[in-house]
Amino acid sequence: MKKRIFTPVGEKEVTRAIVSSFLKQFTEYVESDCIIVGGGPSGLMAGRELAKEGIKVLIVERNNYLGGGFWIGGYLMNKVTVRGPGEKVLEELDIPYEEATKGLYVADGPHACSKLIASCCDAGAKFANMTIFDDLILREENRVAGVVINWTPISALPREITCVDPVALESKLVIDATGHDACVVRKLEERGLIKTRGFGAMWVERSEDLVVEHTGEAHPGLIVTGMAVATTYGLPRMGPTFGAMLLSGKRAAEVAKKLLR
Ligand code: 48F
Repeated sequence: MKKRIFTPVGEKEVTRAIVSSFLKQFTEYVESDCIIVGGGPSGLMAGRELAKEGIKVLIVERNNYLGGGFWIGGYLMNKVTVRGPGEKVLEELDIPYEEATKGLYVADGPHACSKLIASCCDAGAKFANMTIFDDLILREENRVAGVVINWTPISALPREITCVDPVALESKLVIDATGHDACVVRKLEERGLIKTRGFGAMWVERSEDLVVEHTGEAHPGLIVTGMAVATTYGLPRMGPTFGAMLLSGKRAAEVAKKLLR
């Protein structure tokens, strides 16, 4: 008989391996230190910084892929830019880049994004993909204590066939890293607990500093990072430059570490 290349393992073993591995992780992450909603550059950066300190982090992402706007950068051209000192983070993540003009650096989107994702995974963060943030858990004095989630495809089905109740995950902290939509902060706004301002017109030189400076706890138990910061506080948008996303993610992790202590 011809010698086989692969080990003789059948369909049932494959299915069992997927289901049991998923269940093990899901059960473990029903409770965590920090849930990050949104797996774009700011969320991944925050997740990496927290997980590498041994903090239990789950990143909830509504898409099948991670990376948000970091893959394609500006104008569907697969190039991402950072202004100094953002290149220091590129170096830390071992992402090759070139200096375009003094203090402005360009990297390939796929290379930059895949390195950031890999670094976040290596640090120990876990992911719930195709999972959409639906609502918050609020406890005494409206402190944020976790998130309500559902499978993303549920939200795409017609209303009359989607009587599917969501489930909830508890965490000590939640980080809103959902980009311009600021979905988590907006849930608090729906309940009259916060007032968002909506992001302003583009002004790259102003916005990057302001986003990093405003990154922090927007409500007890809820930290806001990345472009969600601009939407929350009415700051100018910044366009296809990403240094502030990386530094904002780092700052969000610093704030989270202090609060968890
Ligand atoms: O949009 P996104 O990349 O946010 P970011 O980290 O970075 C912004 C930049 O990409 C760019 C910019 C500055 O350079 O202007 O836009 O602030 O990533 C946000 C992630 O959150 C996910 C979304 O799919 C994306 O991957 N997301 C958004 N809403 C939800 C969500 C939700 N309700 N549930 C789960 N994930």
